Amino acid sequence: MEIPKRLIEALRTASHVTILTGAGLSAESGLATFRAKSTGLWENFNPMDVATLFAFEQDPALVWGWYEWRRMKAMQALPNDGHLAITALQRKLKHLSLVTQNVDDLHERAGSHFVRHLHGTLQHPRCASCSRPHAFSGTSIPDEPEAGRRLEPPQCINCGSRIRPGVVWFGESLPNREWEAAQRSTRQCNVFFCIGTSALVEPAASLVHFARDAGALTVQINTGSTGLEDRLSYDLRGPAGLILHEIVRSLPDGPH
Ligand code: BJW
Ligand code: ZN
Repeated sequence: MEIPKRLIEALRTASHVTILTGAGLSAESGLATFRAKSTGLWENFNPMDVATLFAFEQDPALVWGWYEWRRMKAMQALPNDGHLAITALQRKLKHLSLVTQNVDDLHERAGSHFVRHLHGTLQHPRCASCSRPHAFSGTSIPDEPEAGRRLEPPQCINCGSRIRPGVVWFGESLPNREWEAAQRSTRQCNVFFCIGTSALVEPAASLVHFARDAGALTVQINTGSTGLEDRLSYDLRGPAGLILHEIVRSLPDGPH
């Protein structure tokens, strides 16, 4: 795919670029997205049964087991060309802020720094009552983790309450520091990328509008269409790994 020359020029001269990523970026690592037809997580599991505090309180073993399955899948996955290209961009561009809705750690494992996780992470559960972080003891990863396996959550060593997954469920607020930082970098950037996200979940979906309202160029990289098309400066259709790799290739070596 040919990357528009004007976009490359804008990236070359930008003092600040912000990237928002979603599940589509990790799809090329073999992790399911949420809303894809037939393979999406929400096609096979009702989000109200697994991704709310109410669901966890009603059936902790179902919810904990589901997130342990997701954590195992994420641990088996490897960063793909898209994650690696974003790390390369962090070196080539003057200042790149990376904001993700993903709960995996593939950006970090690709070598990216200062990743803002708006929806938390699978790797950092905490006590549902006193919020004390929970450290996983060295569990081995099964060859084929089972999706429906119930698993009792561990207990907090501080207060004895249940440990909950460290993700942001529907109806919960985003971590304040991450959300504040994401808004700041969105309002300050010259170019804003939305990569591999359906841009349906608020408040993350509003970032692209904040960026545009603040005068940034807005770029989407997605295999399909979203509701954002009429708010974009560039709509790059195709797999994120391929397109990001092309963008990196088109840029001269950068300051870092
Ligand atoms: C590719 C590709 C390839 C595929 N290359 N592309 C206003 C109106 C109505 C409702 C609300 C509202 N404001 C807030 C709400 C409620 C709710 C919400 O937004 N609901 C909407 C669904 C309507 N939001 C919240 O509850 C949020 N909290 C909040 O607002 O707090 C304030 C509040 C408190 C109390 C009451 C009310 C408000 C919290 C949201 C937390 C979302 N959590 C989840 C689960 C995290 C844990 C887990 O992982 O299980 O986060 S939901 C799920 O969706 C997950 C994702 O991060 C998030 C976004 O999904 P994403 O990444 O976009 O994935 P997909 O599958 O949707 O899209 C993938 C895309 O990739 C597609 O477009 C593909 O085409 C593309 N693609 N392969 C490039 N190779
Ligand atoms: Zn506790």
